[in-house]
Amino acid sequence: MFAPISNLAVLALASTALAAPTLTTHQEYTPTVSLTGVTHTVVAGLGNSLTFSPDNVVAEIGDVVEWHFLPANHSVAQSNFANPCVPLDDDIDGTTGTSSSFFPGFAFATSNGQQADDVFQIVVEDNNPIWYYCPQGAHCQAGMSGVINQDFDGRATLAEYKRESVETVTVIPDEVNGQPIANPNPLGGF
Ligand SMILES: [Cu+2]
Repeated sequence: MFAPISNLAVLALASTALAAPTLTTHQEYTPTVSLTGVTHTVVAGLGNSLTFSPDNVVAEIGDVVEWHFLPANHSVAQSNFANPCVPLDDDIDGTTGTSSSFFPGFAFATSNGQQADDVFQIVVEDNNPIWYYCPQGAHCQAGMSGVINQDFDGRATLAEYKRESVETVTVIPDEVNGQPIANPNPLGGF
């Protein structure tokens, strides 16, 4: 059972330019740890590339990771290492309405080299790797993916994730889970 569509999802749908799945949403994101005050900025589409920069972030529990979006219509969706370019959704059949896997929707369309007005933030709540990809088009196959807190001693590397991505088909999450927010530093360049 899906929760009713919210104003947030309506906004996300209104700015969808390319991919247009049927989206529902259910919950606002509430961190369960105290914040450190540290924010890691990740830029999607720097120099018109299909990349996240940087795509391999090391963060402490309580740090914020904040995605900024350049053209064209990128987003960010959480996955896992085993299934690149596919949403990590622990409520894949929609029975509980409590998926914890993030996807703020296609809410960041922009043009003329300008970054989108909104950004997306998550709070790092544990030391486990957090894998993510861009669910737009075939961006993930082109290597538009990233990780927070990769295990640098293990085999689950970002390079391997990207290698596996080439043979996949990108899946757009069927639920918006996560709230775009106004860019807290709109004059900051990168
Ligand atoms: Cu993209």
